[in-house]
Amino acid sequence: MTRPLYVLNGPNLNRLGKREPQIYGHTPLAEVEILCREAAGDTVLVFRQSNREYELIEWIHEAIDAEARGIVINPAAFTFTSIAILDALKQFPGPIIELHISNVHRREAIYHNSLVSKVATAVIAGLGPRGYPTAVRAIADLAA
Ligand code: DHK
Repeated sequence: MTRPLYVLNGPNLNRLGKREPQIYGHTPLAEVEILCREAAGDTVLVFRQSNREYELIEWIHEAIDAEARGIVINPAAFTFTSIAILDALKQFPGPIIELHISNVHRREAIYHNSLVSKVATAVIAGLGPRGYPTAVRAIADLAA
């Protein structure tokens, strides 16, 4: 299967493992990527992180043009603020899984109103880093 699966990560996730480990755990993003690649099997996996909103938007456009099997996205703080990312995701015809390491609904109110959920096929929140391979496997099932 050559159609890739995109896993995109937003701001501050490059500091996973060091950043508020009591919330986000001790697993670095590089290890999360390994978990995703193991879950993806033969599916081509594109795994990226950026602190720049425009880069995430351009990667969503890239996934659209590559006719990707699906997108797993942890937009991090952009989840709650970025109409631009929402508008980009609206253009993607395939399955989208919104992923949060923490259960955002048990946290401060600023984390309760996701813009991305308006277009996501599904939302995974609170499974910790294991949420990522779970989301990758779910995309494989949805896109089968
Ligand atoms: C990660 C972030 O950086 C926060 O801004 C989100 C999300 C939660 C997570 O749990 O992965 O609110």
